[in-house]
Amino acid sequence: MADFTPTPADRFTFGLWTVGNTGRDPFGEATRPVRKAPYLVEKLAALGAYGVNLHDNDLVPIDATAAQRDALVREFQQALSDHGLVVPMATTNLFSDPAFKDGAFTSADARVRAYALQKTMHAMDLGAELGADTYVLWGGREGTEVDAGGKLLDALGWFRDSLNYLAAYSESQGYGYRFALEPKPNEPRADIFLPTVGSALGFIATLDRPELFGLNPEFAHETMAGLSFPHAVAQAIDAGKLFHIDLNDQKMGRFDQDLRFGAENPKGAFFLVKLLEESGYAGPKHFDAHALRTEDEAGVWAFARGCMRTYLILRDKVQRFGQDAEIQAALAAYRVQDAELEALTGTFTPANAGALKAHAFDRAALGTRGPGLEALDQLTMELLLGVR
Ligand code: GCO
Ligand code: MN
Ligand code: MN
Repeated sequence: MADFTPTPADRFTFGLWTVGNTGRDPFGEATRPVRKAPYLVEKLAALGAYGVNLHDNDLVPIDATAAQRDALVREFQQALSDHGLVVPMATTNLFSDPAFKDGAFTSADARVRAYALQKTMHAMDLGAELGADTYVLWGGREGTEVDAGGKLLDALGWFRDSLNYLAAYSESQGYGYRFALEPKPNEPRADIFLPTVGSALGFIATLDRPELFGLNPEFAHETMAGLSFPHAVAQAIDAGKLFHIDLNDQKMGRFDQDLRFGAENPKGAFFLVKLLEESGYAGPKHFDAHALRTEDEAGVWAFARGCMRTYLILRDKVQRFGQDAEIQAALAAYRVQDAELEALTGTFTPANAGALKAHAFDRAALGTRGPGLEALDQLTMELLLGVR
């Protein structure tokens, strides 16, 4: 049996804020101490991770002096080079400080919008200094509880102007960032703007430089919206917009749980891994999750190891799925081919359309055929449950 030990070649990443999560929640204080970034880097490297991602303030406190900032960055860079980890993605904390309580890029206060841009440009400088090539934009506070302020259309315009500005800044600095928008339907706001992958894809098309923008979809976020994560990711891949991905797990209809990857919905996780592996997605696989609040430090590393092991186990199952003769026969039977009709439907020509309109279909037979999905799904379940 394979040993499912991750290596940097697997390109697994964690945020400083994930393995550094102290267990604080809206009802209770931290259950774990704060750990310094260099220590987290050392531990992640020992587990076989490839990289570590960060918000500006995961490393540099919001009120740090320039000298303090430089010292923290130097210490972090030393740990990265000592332990062979990279920083593929950086982002801005535009949600913790009270200044952002009613939004950052979409605040109704022009001073807050300007401060959000300033803070993001500094954070982009930091990310570039650390070698990041992907810049994530999660608009946690970009939303409303109350629509009486009447800013729905304005907010979209302000958001667009900010993204255009930041893309132009990145280009002017030669940073070459690819920006990845991370949709979420709610929490911490009642309604967050651009709530789903589909919304973000539509919005990107309205930007000045749409080619610089893509998606950072998250398993928990689409699930919170009652949607299928594999379906959302497929749409992002189809649009050439899967720039990054946040893996975790989530029960539907709950607060954002950030569970260990595969912990709640291993079947959904399997189809997601299958999609990523078969589509040739080559970016980092980022676990945006954290250990349960119940856990001590040993639980944090069990959580991190578990995320990566589950991915590798599911990747192995994907290979078995492809090699399983019975499953492949069921798939071949499901996907009916018809060379004559496919020739007519492949390209529109007046002749093809004429022939298609004249074709006599056996409608009753089409409706009667059983596609074998029950059997195929049970074979998949048995594969996942380890009995084939
Ligand atoms: C959340 C989000 C965040 C973002 C992070 C990076 O629900 O809190 O998933 O963890 O991913 O801020 O942008
Ligand atoms: Mn999240
Ligand atoms: Mn996330």
